Amino acid sequence: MKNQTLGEFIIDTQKDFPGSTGELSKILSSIRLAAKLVSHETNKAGLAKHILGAAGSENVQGEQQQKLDVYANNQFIEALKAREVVCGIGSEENDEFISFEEDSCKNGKYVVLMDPLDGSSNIDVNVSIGTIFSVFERCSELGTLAKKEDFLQKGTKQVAAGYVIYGSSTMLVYSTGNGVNGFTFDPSIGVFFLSHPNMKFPEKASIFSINEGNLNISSSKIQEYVAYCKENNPSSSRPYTARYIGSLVADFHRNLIKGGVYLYPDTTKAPNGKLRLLYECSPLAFIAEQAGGKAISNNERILDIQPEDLHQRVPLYIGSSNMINELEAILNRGN
Ligand code: AHM
Ligand code: MG
Repeated sequence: MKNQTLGEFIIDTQKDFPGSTGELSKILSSIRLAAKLVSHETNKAGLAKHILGAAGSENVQGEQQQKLDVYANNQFIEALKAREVVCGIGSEENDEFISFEEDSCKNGKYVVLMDPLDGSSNIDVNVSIGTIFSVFERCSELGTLAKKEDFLQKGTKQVAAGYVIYGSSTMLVYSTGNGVNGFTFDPSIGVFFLSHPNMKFPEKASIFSINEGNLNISSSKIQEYVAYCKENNPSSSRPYTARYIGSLVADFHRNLIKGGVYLYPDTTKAPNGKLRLLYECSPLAFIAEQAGGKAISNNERILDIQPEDLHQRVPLYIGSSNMINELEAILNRGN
């Protein structure tokens, strides 16, 4: 179908899940709604700060201005709660998970984990930021409050995951385990259109993304890999190209489209790396694998890690399979 909207796509693909009750579709619809609101607010972030007053002050309507990450967190929580299909939410913005107490929500089959606005330090410099989300079926009993065990599930158990990138255009990219599809927002009519069907990492990949400032405090294996990326070896298209935005969704999205790998390793300063397993690594690992890529930590597949803590951090290496394979060869090599 030409010019397929996200709404139409959600309805069409619901047919792929026999016995589906439409609850997952409602979750995706509420994410779509919150993404539109956050996109709108993100676009005027500079205006809000410099012209309408900094966060913490009042805007012209006399309302208290919120920081954009707090705003995003509230919008996603409210939108998901309103559809009454989610019994709880875990967010990078909240220390503890939220269990919805309303009876209608307690009957919700799903929990959502999210980083409502990743890379938010980039807002002030007009660089792309993103929302990352992950959906699990609860393991606790229906009709009760969501429990911690509902949130501490391995990435392999995700029923859907995705991200929204607020860039030169806003895009929503998601997977329900049946490939990855990307939708671009047309702000003039407020609609997401299918623009990137069946996204796959390209065969040829040559971008590496890492904060090289941390290289001397990273392991010798990571130093070795970065040296490998920079080696002059034209027969294997090396040296590779270095690109690092410092905004995970933007770096991941570019590498998904152009072919590349993103690395946030453990360092002596951050012994488990910086990125959170449940809110950042696991959902993007789900997307990466669905797009033919790979996502690993130092010696295991990200999706196989059993989370122990809501805000657990793990080293993350994610992207094109061939480049992750090269990295793995170095990581697994004896010293
Ligand atoms: P945040 O969740 O506090 O926004 O931090 C996550 C961000 C990622 O988007 C980005 O890839 C990474 O932090 C950059 O970290 P660094 O500045 O250490 O390179
Ligand atoms: Mg984050």
